Formats: sequence, structure tokens, C-alpha cells
Amino acid sequence: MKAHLFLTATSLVLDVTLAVPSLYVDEAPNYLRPYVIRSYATAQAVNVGSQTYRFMVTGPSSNYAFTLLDTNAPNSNALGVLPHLHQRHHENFFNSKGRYQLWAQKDNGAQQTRILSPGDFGTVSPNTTHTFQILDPDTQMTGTIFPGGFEDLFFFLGTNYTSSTHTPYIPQFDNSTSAAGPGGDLISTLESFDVYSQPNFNPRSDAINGFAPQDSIWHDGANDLAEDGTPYFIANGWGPKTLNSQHGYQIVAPLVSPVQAGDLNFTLSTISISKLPANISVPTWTFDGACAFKVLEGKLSVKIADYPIAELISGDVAFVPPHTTVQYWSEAYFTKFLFPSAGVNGLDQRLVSGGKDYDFVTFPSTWV
Ligand SMILES: [Cu+2]
Repeated sequence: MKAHLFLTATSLVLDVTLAVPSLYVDEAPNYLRPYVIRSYATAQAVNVGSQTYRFMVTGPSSNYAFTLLDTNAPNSNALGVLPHLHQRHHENFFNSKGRYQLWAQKDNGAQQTRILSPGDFGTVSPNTTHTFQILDPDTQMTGTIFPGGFEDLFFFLGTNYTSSTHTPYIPQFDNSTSAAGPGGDLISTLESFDVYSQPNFNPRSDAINGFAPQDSIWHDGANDLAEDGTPYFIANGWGPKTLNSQHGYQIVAPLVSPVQAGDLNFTLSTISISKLPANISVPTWTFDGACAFKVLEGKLSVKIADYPIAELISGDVAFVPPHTTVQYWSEAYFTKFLFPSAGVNGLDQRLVSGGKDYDFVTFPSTWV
């Protein structure tokens, strides 16, 4: 009799397990739901030239809130894409590893260029001409594009890529001498994807110490978020920071705030967190907008809705739909994640409101 009860209970558990999709996916779902996707998952990958694009959050998976993608590629002597602009999308470039150079120019403003090393950031609001070049063999660009759905461009241009080893990109040298991606003829047909070719843009080649023009501040002073719609760049650790001490220590470094996002209504930050001190319990959050946690360093524990706790390591992404409970904490002593968020009252904004201006990238050495 006891054995029979045990079997019944087991099959009950199995039934429940089958009814709820796993939190873990190999490709972003085609509808809005919580999920965790591992670094270098298949992620609907496509190759464009020698570049491999993986889509961790897509239009369909976020109800068109944003796209989060990783581009892994070898160093190249050529631009990674022909110069272009987007009329309706705000494109953000984060350096997850390696080095790449970014160029950006808005209207008749000065043409800016920076070489981004890990943790550096550049942002391109709508109607800003931009292009990039990959400089180091082990480079990963992490893009966040608002609103979602921009990945359709890459599905159109690229060739599907799956690999049983999940190697970041196919090991090969990039010997191209002209920009990867569509040629001038094709790129002019891409306006339905919100890509407008800018063939007259000449990327400046006069960068010294990784930047031009030479009156710029780059890795030698504070970087601010521009408020006038011009492109701007924030070197790792040199931007504004807030320390929130309400639930352990959390340092928020805003990369795009509501002012810069304008009508597109989003925020983007990095958040560096401590372990929880012994007397503090993990708060439960809910947000009005979709958001994602992409681990940059350390290990992040995330509990979303009724799913089991997920442990995220470097490069892994947890996606959280609007109005969904989420708890997060770190069992590592120092964990840092990239946090794109739809709306203007997401986690980063709330931590900033509850915190104070702070000059450092490390949290205090004693608990408050
Ligand atoms: Cu672009």
C-alpha cells in the first residue's frame, strides 16, 4: 500500500513537471514568458561573414520590449558593417570581452570614435550614423536594442548557425578588406528593417590612445551621459554611480537613463552587488516593464515566479516579463550584471532612488 501511494505521488510530480515548460531554453521563446538562456546557447544564431550573432532576448520573447544579442567575431582589418543609421531604434554597444572600435556621428556634430575594452559602453540614439570594427581575436559585443524586433534584420542577412560544440564563432581568420554584411546595393533595400545606409560617412582614422577627437575624455576622467541626443561613451568605472545599501550593497552605474531614452522609454545599467549580510532577507520585486539580467562577473541566483532558483554564471541571461515576481542575490562576494529594462521605473531606477551618489566601483569594507 505504501509503495502504491509513493508511485502515485511520483506520477503526480511528473505530470506537473510536464505541464510547466522548463525555465531553461536553448532559444529565446516565441512568446512572453520567464526564461533563462545560457551563454553560447544556440539562441537562433546566425553568421554574417565571420561574425556570429546570438539572440538572448528577441521581439517575440519580450513582447517587443527589446532585443539583447551577443556578437562574437575575430579581429578584422575591415569595418564590421557599412555605416548606417536607424530611425526608430536606439542601439547600445557594451563590450563583454576583447576590443572593438565604434564610430558615431549625429547630424553635423563632431564624428566620435572610441576603442572599447571590456566593460566599456557606447550608445547610439535614433538617427545617429554608426559603424564598428572588431580589433581582438576574443571579442564579444553585447547589444541592447530598443524596441524589440530588430533581430529580424540579422535573420534576413545571416545564415543559420548551429554547432554541437557551441564554439563562440567558427575559428577562422577574417581577411576581408571591405565591410562585412550587405553590400551597398543590398543595404539600400534594408530600410524596411530600419537600416539606412550612410555611404558618405568616412570613419575617422586619427584616433590616438583609443579616441578622437582629442578633446574627449576616455579612460582618464569622468564620463557623463549626454542629455542632448548626441552619441556618448562611458569607460568602465568612469561613469556616474549610486550606492544602494538597503539589501546588502548594490552599485548602480547607469548607461542610459530615462532622459537619454526619451520616447523609447527604457533604461540600461550595470549593477554590482555584494553578498547579503546575515541579517537581511532577499526582497521580492515586480516591475511594470520587461527586464533582463546578463551576468558579467561572479554568480547570480535568480528566483522568478514559481520556478526553481536559477544559478547564472558569466554570460547567462535571465529574462523577466512585466508584473512577474523576481528575487535575485549573489552567493559570490562580487557579482556584476548588465540590466536592460523597459519603462522608467525598473530595478535600476528604484535602486538609484533609494541610494546615494558614490564615487567608487567597489562597495564599502564594512556593513552599514
Ligand atoms: Cu546599427
